[in-house]
Order: sequence, then structure tokens, then C-alpha cells
Amino acid sequence: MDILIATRNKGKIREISEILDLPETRFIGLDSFPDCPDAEENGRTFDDNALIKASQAAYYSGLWAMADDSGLLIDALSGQPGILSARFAGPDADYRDNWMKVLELMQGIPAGKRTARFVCVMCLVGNNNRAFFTRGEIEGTITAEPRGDSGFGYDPIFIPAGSDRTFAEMDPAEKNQISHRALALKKMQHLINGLVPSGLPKT
Ligand code: ITT
Repeated sequence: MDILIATRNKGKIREISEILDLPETRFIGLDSFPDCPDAEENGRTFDDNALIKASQAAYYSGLWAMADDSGLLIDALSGQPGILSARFAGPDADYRDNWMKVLELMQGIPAGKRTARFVCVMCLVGNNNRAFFTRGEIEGTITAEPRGDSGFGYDPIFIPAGSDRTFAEMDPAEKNQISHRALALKKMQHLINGLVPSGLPKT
């Protein structure tokens, strides 16, 4: 069967398809539905926005749809950028603009106070419009300079706890073992297996 991943973010689609192991399931991205309008992410929480994205994609396509809403919460910035992570430096900001803004705001903050966490909420909307949520978090710290070219988003400035390398300095497989997205997806996989032990219905 097909599951529509309700995003045009290629970094997310790549990670989700590498991590989830659902036999006979094909993951397709919103790029296969060019006319599907972009969901308005006007919720107040990651859960709100994940539900908005997944339910709009399921409604539009008639498929089961899964959305990821995620972001970086930095203690010294009172939890910013949080749910605004994708557009922290403005509506047209790219990844570099966003992490540059974080590094600027954090200039002079000492190493011990640079704690942060990535959060990921996955929402799966199936037939009957039932919605299922899972959540993953990973603690870490923010570097003073960007390091590495792998991954996407804030990966060059985030060092997961227990490592001395940023996510962007890791192989994708290594990030995919421990990331917030991996944790949320492992729970989602468990949930799907329990929900429909014989696999998701064919569509
Ligand atoms: P969709 O809404 O289409 O899913 P998006 O990129 O706009 O794509 P979000 O609204 O969930 O997604 O914003 C998440 C942002 O948080 C994302 O753009 C990155 O900047 C950041 N982010 C999330 N997960 C990340 C990860 O694994 N590594 C680095 N940055 C991440």
C-alpha cells in the first residue's frame, strides 16, 4: 500500500523512508500531488501542526497520510525556535539563515548553558479519519560554529548528548539510530504493527 508522507521536505522524506520498515509499503511525498495546497501550520503545538498536515493530506489524496512536525528547542532562548524552526529567520529563510540566527543570538553564552533538544511528533491519519500520534526527543548542545555537511536544517549546530560530533558530521545511518525522528518512527512502527498485525489495508 501507499502512505503519503505529508511534506515536501526532502530531508524528512529520506530519513522517514530509511527508518520505517513496513513490508509492502511505498512512501510517497507530496511532490506526487503538486496541486495539493500547502497546509496552514497555525497550530500552537507540534501535535496541532502534525495533525493539520496529516489530515489535510489524507483528505486530499484519499490515502493514509503521515506527517512530521519537528523543531529545535533551545533553553537559553526560552525554547525558541520551537514550532517556528522552519521559518525562524523569516518566511523565506533557508537552513543557513536559520542556524546563523541561532548562533548570533547565542554569542557569548557559555558551553554549559547551550543545552537544547530536538522534538519530533509523527501523526498518522488512516481511514475513518482516526489519528495516531508518537513523539521522540533527543537532548544535546548547540555548537559555537557550524560543523559538517550531512543531514539538513539545524544539523550542523547540534551535538547529541554523549557524542562529540554534530548530526551533520555523522553518517545518515548513525543519526537515524538516535534522532528524535527515529524515536518517534520506531514508536509509530510499533503502533502500526499492533494496530493492524497483518499489515495496513491495501488501497
Ligand atoms: P513540512 O512542514 O513540509 O513537514 P518543514 O521543514 O516546514 O516541512 P516543520 O514545520 O516540521 O517542517 O519544521 C521543522 C524544522 O525543524 C525543519 O525545517 C528544520 O529546520 C528543523 N528540523 C527538524 N528536524 C530536524 C533534523 O532532524 N535536523 C535538523 N533540523 C531539523
